Amino acid sequence: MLGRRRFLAGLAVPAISSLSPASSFAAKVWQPPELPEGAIEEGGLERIAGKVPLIKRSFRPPNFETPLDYFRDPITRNDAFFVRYHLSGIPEVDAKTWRLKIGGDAARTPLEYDLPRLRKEFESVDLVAVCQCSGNRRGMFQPHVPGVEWGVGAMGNARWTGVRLRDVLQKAGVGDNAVEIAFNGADMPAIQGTPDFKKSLPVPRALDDTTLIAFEMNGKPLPHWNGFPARLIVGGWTGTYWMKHLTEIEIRSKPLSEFWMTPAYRIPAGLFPTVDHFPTQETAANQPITDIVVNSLVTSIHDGQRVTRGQMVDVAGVAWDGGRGIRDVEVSTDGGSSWVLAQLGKDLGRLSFRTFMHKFRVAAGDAPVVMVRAINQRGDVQSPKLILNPAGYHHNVIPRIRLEVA
Ligand SMILES: Nc1nc2c(c(=O)[nH]1)N[C@H]1C(S)=C(S)[C@@H](COP(=O)(O)O)O[C@H]1N2
Ligand SMILES: [Mo]
Repeated sequence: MLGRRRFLAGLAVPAISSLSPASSFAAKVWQPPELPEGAIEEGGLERIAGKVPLIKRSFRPPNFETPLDYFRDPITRNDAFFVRYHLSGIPEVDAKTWRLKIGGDAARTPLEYDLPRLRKEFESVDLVAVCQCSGNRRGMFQPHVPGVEWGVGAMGNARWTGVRLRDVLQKAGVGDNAVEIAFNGADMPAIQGTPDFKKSLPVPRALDDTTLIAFEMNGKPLPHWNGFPARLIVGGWTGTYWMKHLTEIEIRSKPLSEFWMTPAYRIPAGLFPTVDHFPTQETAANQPITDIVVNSLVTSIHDGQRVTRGQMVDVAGVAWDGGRGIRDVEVSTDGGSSWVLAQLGKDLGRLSFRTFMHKFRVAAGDAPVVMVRAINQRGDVQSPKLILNPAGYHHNVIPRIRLEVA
């Protein structure tokens, strides 16, 4: 299913590299210098069906991240949207034979839908929301931690169109004994012994009106690699819950205790005090990862970039969080001694990327160190230093981007 393994040299060299002709990655694509050497070398641009060349992290299962340049636009193109799978058995789902089953021991009436009926029977809604892999930026952890060594591009922001999960669940009837809603997709382990990828949500999170069963992404049917014909959208929560090729929904009276819920996708208890709770899954030692922490990404400049005295420099990028919405983005050009407010771009909703922009002039004698910190509507700020955790989650460190004055 995957294209031939090859490195597409000279293909669409991103603008960020052309800004910096001295960059040693100019022939490839910009990658964070903190990544393990092997990840940078292996992470060439490669093409899989229907996608522009993306940064390859692994082939089996397919894990490809979006090059930095595509985040200059607050909406991520479908053909540049990242791809993340745990399992290598990924069927090409036929929309005509696809069915969604809703059942479980706490469902009043089990249901089954085909695509036209599911779309017709429930109100259509749309929502702009960030899908960010829990492990986005894992490769930037120092010391390095095991897992897919993602740079900054295991995320994307799209307008999703679908039906509310709540409406479908209410049709089936959520019993008073229900504690979790579980999800399965059409993909399967290719090797015996690998557990199937199943996830669950707390009932209130499943009933929230920002939890959707989506059929469209940016006005087009979901691309194969992003979950055709239907996937879950869990606005504000990390990508792990966004089940692709959704086939089964289970209304459960007991917590789901399979591998991808526990021990996988866990953070140490209390280490990130602002995140949402998932009461039926928490232990004294750890809790499931839940919502995205406040974060930003600078897309206009990178560490080590050359600038000239007197030049105007753009500090631009996107900021996002787990759904409170971005209140401010602050920029420092003097290594954190003083901060100014960046200009925010159009508000596409509290679950979306929010663009920001600040311009400054490189003055005589300056050695600018640019720092950016996003703040959400609750007052959560990006972290001044890395919060170590075994799985390498929630990297939202305030960057230090040193510019070299020529
Ligand atoms: N069926 C299925 N759905 C899945 C996964 C998977 O392996 N199989 N991975 C999840 C994870 S961890 C992430 S980060 C998102 C990635 O979504 P994308 O591949 O559309 O970018 O899908 C989620 N849904
Ligand atoms: Mo993920």
